[in-house]
Amino acid sequence: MFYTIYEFLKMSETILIIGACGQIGTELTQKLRSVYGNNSIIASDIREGNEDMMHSGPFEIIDATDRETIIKVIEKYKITQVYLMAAMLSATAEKYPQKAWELNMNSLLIVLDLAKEKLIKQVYWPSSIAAFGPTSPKVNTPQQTVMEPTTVYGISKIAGEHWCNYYHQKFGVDVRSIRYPGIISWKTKPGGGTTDYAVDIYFKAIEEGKYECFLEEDTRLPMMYMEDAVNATIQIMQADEKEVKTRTSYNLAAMSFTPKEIASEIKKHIPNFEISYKSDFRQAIANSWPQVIDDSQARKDWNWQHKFDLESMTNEMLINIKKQQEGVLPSM
Ligand code: AKB
Repeated sequence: MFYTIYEFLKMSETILIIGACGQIGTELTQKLRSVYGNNSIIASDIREGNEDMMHSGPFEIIDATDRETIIKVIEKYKITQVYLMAAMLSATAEKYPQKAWELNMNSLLIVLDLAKEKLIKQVYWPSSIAAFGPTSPKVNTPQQTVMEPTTVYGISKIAGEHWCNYYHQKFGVDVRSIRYPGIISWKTKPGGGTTDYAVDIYFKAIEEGKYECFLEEDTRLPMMYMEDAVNATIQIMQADEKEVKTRTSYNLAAMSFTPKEIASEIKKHIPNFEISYKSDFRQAIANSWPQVIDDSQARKDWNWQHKFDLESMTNEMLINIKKQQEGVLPSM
């Protein structure tokens, strides 16, 4: 009897998502449930999620730093893979450095240890462009280069990348990771990041026709539409083990733009839209990050390809936010 790859995956994997109610976790959970079947995807977070999250499949309350609860849930559902999506992002981490370090690091070390002890087979852990710093090349930032981050979040990401590599080299742990750029979505709002302006701007454009940006007009940063980010995440986890040659984390790119450029794209749809600029502490964070990422390694190793650019993403964002406001689509 022959099975399609999806039927085979559905039969063989049971996945725990820790931090399922965050910006990426929410949409990743939906997508994984559609690929593997609702009951194979166990969503978890420190608090309950939206209606769809709670009713479309199993959900458990998990504090990502609580090893015992994580073990109980892994045993209860016979989990094979963990996607560890819980993290404190760049802007919030600058305010609560100790908490950020504890959450971002302890949760990773717990999950890597459980994989080392063979309680689970595979781990996904997200890194970020924040792992780079002011001394990294800003344009076409290579996969391997100088990495001296100057933010708490960035320090946790570069340390985490090396822990992943260490557990892979030393104990054979199958851990896979992507350095996400800023992620943009109309379904779930981000919280506490430096790239969050690129989501808020669309909502404010429709709701108020104007937006005050906390970054300066020429601040160029790498960005990606959520659909691409979710697809990349699942793609790297499904890739053949031999194809995943980098076990720190892969550069991943789709587009790079400035606040001025996204505003002029929005103006094509909303001609009266106005943007003003009042930068705050997040400007220094953005200034320390790359502007354009070279992701040729991911494209070569596991055939990564993005779908959305600034123009197609802006279309999607504006159409869907309008539908949300008309009550045709559920709001955030
Ligand atoms: C942030 O702005 O902190 C995140 C990131 C780039 O990792 N979106």
